[in-house]
Amino acid sequence: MSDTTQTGPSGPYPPTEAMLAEPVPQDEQDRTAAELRAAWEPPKGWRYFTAVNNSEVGLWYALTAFGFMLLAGILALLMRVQLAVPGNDLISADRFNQFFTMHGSAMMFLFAVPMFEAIAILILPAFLGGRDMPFPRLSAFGFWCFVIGGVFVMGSLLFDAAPTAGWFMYPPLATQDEGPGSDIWLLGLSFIEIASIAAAVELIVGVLKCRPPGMRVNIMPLYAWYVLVVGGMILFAFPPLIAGDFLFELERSFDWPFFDPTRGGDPMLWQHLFWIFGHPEVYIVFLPSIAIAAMVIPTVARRPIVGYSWIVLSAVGTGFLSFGLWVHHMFTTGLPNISLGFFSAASEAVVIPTGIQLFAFAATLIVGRVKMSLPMLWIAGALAIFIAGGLTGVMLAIAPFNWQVHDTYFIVAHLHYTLFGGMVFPVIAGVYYFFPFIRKKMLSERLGRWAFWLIFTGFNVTFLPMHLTGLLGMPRRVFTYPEAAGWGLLNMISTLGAFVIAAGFAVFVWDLLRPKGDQKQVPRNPWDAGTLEWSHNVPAEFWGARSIPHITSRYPLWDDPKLVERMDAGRYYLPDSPHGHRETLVTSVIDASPELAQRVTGPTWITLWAAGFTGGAFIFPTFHMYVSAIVSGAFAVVCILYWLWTSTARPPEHGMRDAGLGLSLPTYASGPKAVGWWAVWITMLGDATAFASVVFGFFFYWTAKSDFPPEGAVHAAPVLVGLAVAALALSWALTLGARHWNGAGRLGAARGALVGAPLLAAGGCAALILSVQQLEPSSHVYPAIIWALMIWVVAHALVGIIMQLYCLAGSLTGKLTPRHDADLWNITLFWHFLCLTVLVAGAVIGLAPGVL
Ligand code: HEM
Ligand SMILES: [Cu+2]
Repeated sequence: MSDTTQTGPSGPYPPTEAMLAEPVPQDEQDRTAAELRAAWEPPKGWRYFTAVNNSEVGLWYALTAFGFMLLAGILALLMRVQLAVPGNDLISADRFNQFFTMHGSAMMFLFAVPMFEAIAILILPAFLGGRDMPFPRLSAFGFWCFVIGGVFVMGSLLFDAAPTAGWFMYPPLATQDEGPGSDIWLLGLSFIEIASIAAAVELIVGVLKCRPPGMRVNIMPLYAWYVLVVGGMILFAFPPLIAGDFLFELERSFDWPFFDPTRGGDPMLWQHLFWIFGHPEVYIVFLPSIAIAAMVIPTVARRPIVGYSWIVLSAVGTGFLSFGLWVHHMFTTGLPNISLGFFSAASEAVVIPTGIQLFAFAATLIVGRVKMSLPMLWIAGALAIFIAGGLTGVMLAIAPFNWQVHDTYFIVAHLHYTLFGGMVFPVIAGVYYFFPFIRKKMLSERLGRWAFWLIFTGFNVTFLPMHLTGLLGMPRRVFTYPEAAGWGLLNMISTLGAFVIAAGFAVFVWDLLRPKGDQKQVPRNPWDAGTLEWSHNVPAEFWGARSIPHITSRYPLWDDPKLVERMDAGRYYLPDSPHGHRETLVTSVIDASPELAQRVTGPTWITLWAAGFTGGAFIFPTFHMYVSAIVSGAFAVVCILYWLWTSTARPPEHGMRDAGLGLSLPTYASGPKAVGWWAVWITMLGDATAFASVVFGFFFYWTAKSDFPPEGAVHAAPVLVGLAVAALALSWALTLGARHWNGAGRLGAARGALVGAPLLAAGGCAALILSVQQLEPSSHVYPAIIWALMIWVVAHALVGIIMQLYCLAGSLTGKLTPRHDADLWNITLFWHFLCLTVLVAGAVIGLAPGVL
């Protein structure tokens, strides 16, 4: 272990043509290739499931999400069978409710969002010429959480206990529902949402910090831009829903009346929180598919995309705009007319950026020399369907029309047009396009066309008539209808169409799964594409990029004919692994100049254990087994601490690393140079959004309800609240002090601060809990929301205390030194946010009585 004084990169950069032209001796190529192969070898046998690298985890993720999609599709078929003829009694009303709820929820939460993350994890590092994601174990953890949560939620169908209140779980239907169905939805899906956020954090850091040298933001592949935008949207859209779930579950478990109007609550709060998530969700589903189109289109048109900067601006614009539109899902709830008008107009406005992206694609295709390959066929189908869905969307954004067709089959038709066109077709296009990248084999041209025409025709036969069914007045979410209504024929047609879709999927799945052993491996770049992922070796190697190239254009494989050869020779960065470590390159955010040779983690069981126990913490409360939940949660914390302690931010044996081309890079960084610090920052933005949503709840009641707080309400004890805020703020200051003193080498002072800080924080928590003791949360929404804020702060403070103790232990054992202080930087960042949370919560809880 050496505390080198040097901390920054040194040596020539960027590389000159002369440096790149110099050949690498063959024996050196062989030696370094062998080193890399050894470092990246995936585990064998049953240990295969300890793998954490993106190529394995991404694939499992995608297959699992696709599996959930097929299950949800089977539910759809069953519903269609039930609806085929009037007065059918094949499926009971209650079952039918379970089916549409689970169909919608699974399609949205177990397929659409996870599929984006799966594909991104699988291919993003390749687009960026990297070796892996920055935090492979985090991806693996997210994946296992997803599997456990998904199986749990879907499994409830087998016990006839699935949720029944529709995919948006409106109270009071969902709050008054007996049995565990709604709890399964709330807890199971919150668990999955947290995994989705973890993946989003990873993807954002991946795009910002793990690009190849020279890939400035304005030349990175459009796919990476979309990942950044969608990752950001997940970060701000999911937390309000999680906050909503949190309040909702408190109501269901402990009868705290957040959504119960008889005790001051308001079901509208759920609708707001749900749709603040729900509308961006539509774009979260749709933009990643556009991203796939943005990669396929230049390849089939054989020319660079037209209007790169316009596309980026529109994608970012769509991301922002989509947060302002949620109210258009609530046009029939009796909102003031002025806000109807505003949201109606804003909903139409989002057409503009979407249109710009589609026009840029069309322009690229028109000026290019298009080959109608299979991926392009699916993209074309996607555009046709999506545009039709967009047109009905424009109609729906007009409030008076919306009132007419609200909750009819017109909506069902519209939403499937947008989802199939905006998601299913592009994803299948992506499967055809990237299959040779993943498996080094081709899918069948003939079967692919069969699948396309079956699904495309079947889709229109199913959903086109539904517009009419809806206009004729058939409501959605009904399990049957009388003969006299005259909807029988249209429904029969829809049902037949659904089976044609199913046949198409059967062909597609067969094509994916059929043995391809005797088929030849594809050539290196079968589509003759321009982006870096196609530089991967055939036959496959697990190292990702053989050496990480220096990039100067948007389509490096087209513009630099020697690039692949030089990558293969190990001419570029990190061509070897002298100490057998897995590493990837970390670069600066804007210019992507090399900063760090980042060590990434390898195979382990711990992520699986951690996911299992985290699952327990969410699943046990469904059955009101709170003690088991707490025990399981404690085990999860232990697993996560073990994982962090043994594999992150450890002082390296070698402070600097010869990265190739004469460049020497540090192997350790703390603060803003470290990827971990970025991950904490981004996670805390999401966390702060969830907290803000709870606070929004407080002010929502305050402005919307005249009995908030109710007459003669008991308030929190202001002195105790003040004490709690002071103690927690002091704990924050000591944490900051610890970082400062540790950096200055004053270990005694730093450790002293790390002893005092958790004690103060614990005292602060105690004071805060005591301050609300006189309030009875089930009596009215006012005490309930104050308790909710208290729980939020205390739970976060407990995490903060664990972090302080973690750093104390690190300092005592030599994991944390004055120079290797990444952990301290990260926890201070957490405490900055915590301190802000405490101040806001303290102000709301403590000052409310004086102000209200
Ligand atoms: C095989 C193709 C599909 C068929 C035949 C189908 C059919 C249906 C049917 C019959 C309903 C229930 C209508 C009602 O009773 O109100 C429904 C609802 C829904 N579907 Fe699909 N669907 C398909 C694919 C998809 C896909 C791919 C997605 C999303 C990616 C999706 C998302 C939804 C959603 C969100 C709902 C609303 C659920 C609710 O009302 O709570 N569907 N679908
Ligand atoms: Cu919307």
